[in-house]
Amino acid sequence: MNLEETARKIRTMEIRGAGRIARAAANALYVHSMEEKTTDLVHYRKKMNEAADLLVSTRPTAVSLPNAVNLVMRPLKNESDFLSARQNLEKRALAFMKRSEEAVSRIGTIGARHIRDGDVVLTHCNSEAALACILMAHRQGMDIEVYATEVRPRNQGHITAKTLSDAGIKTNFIVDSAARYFMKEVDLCITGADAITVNGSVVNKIGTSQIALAAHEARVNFLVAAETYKFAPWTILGQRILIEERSSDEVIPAEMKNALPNVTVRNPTFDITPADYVDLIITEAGVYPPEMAYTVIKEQLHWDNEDMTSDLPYCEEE
Ligand code: RUB
Repeated sequence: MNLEETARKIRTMEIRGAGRIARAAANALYVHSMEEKTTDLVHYRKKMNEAADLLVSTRPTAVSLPNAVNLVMRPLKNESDFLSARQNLEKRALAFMKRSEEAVSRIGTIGARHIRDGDVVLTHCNSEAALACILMAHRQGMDIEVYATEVRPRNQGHITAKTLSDAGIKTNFIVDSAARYFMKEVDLCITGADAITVNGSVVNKIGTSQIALAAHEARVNFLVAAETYKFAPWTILGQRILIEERSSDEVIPAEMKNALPNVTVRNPTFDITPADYVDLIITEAGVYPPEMAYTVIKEQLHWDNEDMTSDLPYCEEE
């Protein structure tokens, strides 16, 4: 898939979910670099920077996207030779995709250790990382049952319910507003994340914070499954995570909206769950309490003071 097609698919959500978006962006940079005919470093850098800007502009909230782009683009900042810049960039793109898939699988293994035989697990939206934990627990022979929310307005819960059903996991499909009603039957909540800030707040699909609040009230553990590249380094500098607001057409049909001249339809795509409502964050590098987000950013993303001056986040390869 070429650059423009990838950008279009991320924008229209044909490619969605923070991890998949990140891998698609890395792949698009790889393809774009392979297709570039120039042998001039200045021209190559310009073309790749334009590609990076296009990809990063597609969806504003998932930090995995700029983190992936920055990781892949890093050689363009340092290399002075065209060939090694290009080779290094392509190598990094392939490495990112591989490591991202390995991270999800490792999160599944670690996350499954937090699920007990007989547990009823609630998940929200469609997260590869959260599902990896549930699917791994099931594969290990645990008898688990899942509550999966619908996820209005884009119905990502349909994908989750299908995945769970196909795996042979007993699944209850519920409307988003029924989460608190059913919380008394739930032992554990697991969701994914689009971004995790330095103070441990978790940005994920709209409705996540309500579920976390209901879980807190019912003394049900709330876990977040997220690769380390979902942590947002530049929140150390006070930068905020932009919450995407999508078209009202996703919520009600345009003709219905036209008949309601005094009504504004709002459609925020994500919300922020404060660290107080998150028990643990399961990453490929281990399990962290949200209060340790700064440590993850420093030790796993290798964020250092030099990066404080960069416009975009940067995570070191090794
Ligand atoms: C997807 C969503 C997912 C996270 C994590 O939102 O909120 O929970 O992206 O997913 P959207 P993953 O459908 O709007 O992209 O664990 O797969 O990265």
